Amino acid sequence: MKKPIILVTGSNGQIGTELVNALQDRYGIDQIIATDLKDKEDSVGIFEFMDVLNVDRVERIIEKYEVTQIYHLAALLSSRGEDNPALTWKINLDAYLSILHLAHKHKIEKIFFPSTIGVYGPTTPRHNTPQNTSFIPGTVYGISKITGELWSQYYRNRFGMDIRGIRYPGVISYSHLPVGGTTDYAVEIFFEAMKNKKYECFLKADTRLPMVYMPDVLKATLDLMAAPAKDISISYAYNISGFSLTPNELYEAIKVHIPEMTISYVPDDRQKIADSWSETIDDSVARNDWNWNPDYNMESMVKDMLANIKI
Ligand code: AKB
Repeated sequence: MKKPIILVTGSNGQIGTELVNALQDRYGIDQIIATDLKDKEDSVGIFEFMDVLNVDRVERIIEKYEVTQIYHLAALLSSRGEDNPALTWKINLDAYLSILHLAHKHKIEKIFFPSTIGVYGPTTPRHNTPQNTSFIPGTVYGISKITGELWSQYYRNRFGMDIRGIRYPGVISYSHLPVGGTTDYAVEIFFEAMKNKKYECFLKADTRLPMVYMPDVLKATLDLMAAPAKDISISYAYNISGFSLTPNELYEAIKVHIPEMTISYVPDDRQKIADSWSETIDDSVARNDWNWNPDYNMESMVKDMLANIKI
């Protein structure tokens, strides 16, 4: 079977950085075309400067490498998106529409679209949130992502394209800090614990949100994309979750390893966003369709994070 040639947009973000490595390991270093606005000093493999808003440039890269799959990760997240809604819409939605158009034109075999728990809003049931439910998101990030999900479904229904997606919860990882998200505290807390043994949290102590650890994000993304097409019942985006936690629970779990650690709470604008999202997720459709099953719970994630963070 011919190896895929995979274009990754937003390759220097929190997920992109690690997904590019995982894709290189799985498919070969020369099969992956990493693209972003800036290069990284330590990047390995093929890298191209690419602004996803420059449609001609995106098309030239698709043609140059004869790309067969696209993972479209470039996006502005929930909190940063509120600072510039128009730009967020352009990057998160307009750029995705161009990608879908180019993918159809160039007969791209598979597309991956990352969505988010940000598609939920105040009318969504917060406990065990079902796959299909009420979506009235309060952020431009959420609005752009739920619209992207609908476009994925439209292109699949109308043109028979193979488009797959995941609604990521908060992603916890140690290689690359997330920027501009509401769940970012769950990564920052580890770095502050290791550096200063104290953390000032921007969410309230009892704000419960679903999370997932990066090794499970990589597993989920690669497994979903490798699953036989006949098993994929949803072309918009699958709910997944690793575990749910509050800042206080995460603090207590870190304190087991760093007893002198202290925490204070100074909620800011991000509290309102967090309060409109789910607390726990029903990811049974992903479990049934492509055997999603996370390896990490909160305790094993905390142990692994603390063992791997380099300050
Ligand atoms: C954010 O907080 O905006 C993201 C997300 C949950 O999509 N991490």
